[in-house]
Amino acid sequence: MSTFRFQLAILTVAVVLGTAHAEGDHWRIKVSVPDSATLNRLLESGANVLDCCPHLGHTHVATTKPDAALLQLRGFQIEFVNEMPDPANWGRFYEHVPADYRDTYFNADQILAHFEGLRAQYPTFVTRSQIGTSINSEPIWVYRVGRPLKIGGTPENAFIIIGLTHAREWVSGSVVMHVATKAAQNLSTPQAVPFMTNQTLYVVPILNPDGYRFTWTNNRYWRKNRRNNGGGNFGVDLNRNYAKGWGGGGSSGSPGSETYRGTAPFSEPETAGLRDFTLSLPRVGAVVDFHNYSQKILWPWSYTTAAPPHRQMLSDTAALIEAQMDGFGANYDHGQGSIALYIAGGTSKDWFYDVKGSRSYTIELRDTGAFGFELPPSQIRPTQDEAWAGVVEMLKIMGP
Ligand code: 0X9
Ligand code: ZN
Repeated sequence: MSTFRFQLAILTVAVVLGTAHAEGDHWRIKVSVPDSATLNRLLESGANVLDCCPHLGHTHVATTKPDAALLQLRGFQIEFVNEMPDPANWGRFYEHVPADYRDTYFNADQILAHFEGLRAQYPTFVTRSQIGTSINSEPIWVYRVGRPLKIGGTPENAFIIIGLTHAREWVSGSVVMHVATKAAQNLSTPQAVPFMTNQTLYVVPILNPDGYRFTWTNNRYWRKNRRNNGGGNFGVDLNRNYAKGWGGGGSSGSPGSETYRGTAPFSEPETAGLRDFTLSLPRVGAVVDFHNYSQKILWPWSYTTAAPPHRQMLSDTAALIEAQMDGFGANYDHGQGSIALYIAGGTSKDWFYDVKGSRSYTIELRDTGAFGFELPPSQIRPTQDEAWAGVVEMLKIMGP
């Protein structure tokens, strides 16, 4: 009997006896996924799957020793990889670190305080409005970063930028802080704004505040919002809850699934708020929904492998953005979401493209899997720099 199997045998007894877990009891394990039935069983089990794009072969899971034993009892083939910090206690690693948003991750209060700081410093260029209220009653904000509207002037062309749709994708929050900061600084420096004459950024810092807070206090690997679905199941995947292609491939009707689509398109207050806000804008030239990880710039469609009507324009724009983003040490790719990543019905980019004809993208930030969702803080700065370079390119493409 290998040491590992022996440990598991012991732990099985510990589970039965109800032993609480201690520091050092958190493991990264590798689970064999020989067929799609096993993959579905794993995804619907509520396990913390660490791979951005689970596929056949094997996948990594963050778990406790007793839960690893339970997975094995349920017939999964598992292998120990390494010990991990307690995902329920992740926030403490950042509590005492000097608070520069370029070098460390910010929690929800710190991110919102950063945006409020911009509003105080650049009152002419930065304003905010509430677009909705989360399930747990938290306001969802959008920050407008742009020149003040002139009555009778050229109507603005909106560029919507979304952070923290998926709770565990922390670097997306770092990136939207940086984009708003750079844009506000540039607007207040007249010689530095060859772009942003008629374009306006609308930045949603945290689309999923309940989920994001949960990753700091309870589970670093939480993805969805915090809807109580009943039966002990929580969360709707906000990026399966938009109307275009809702209910299609790559989304689940099971409330326990990581890709649970909800009971209806826009059933969630977070996505419904963003929908209503978007529909109130006369023109939405571009949308970028920041996620991580896999270093890909993805264009519609996601719900089908059929080509979108403006395939050439979407692909050419992505190639230009990619060329700018590649200058900071990471290599990005671009492609149609359904082909370059996987089919997914009900995602943001399909809906924005469908209703507003926007140049609509999901940008999957760093890395390609070495650290995955736990991207080290040392990579925040280059990720912010490349994201800003991509945003500037998009603004230039959108016109003066
Ligand atoms: O699955 C998602 O929602 C996105 N990936 S993530 O790892 N951040 O969860 C990708 C959605 C984009 N689209 C396609 N798959 N086409
Ligand atoms: Zn995501």
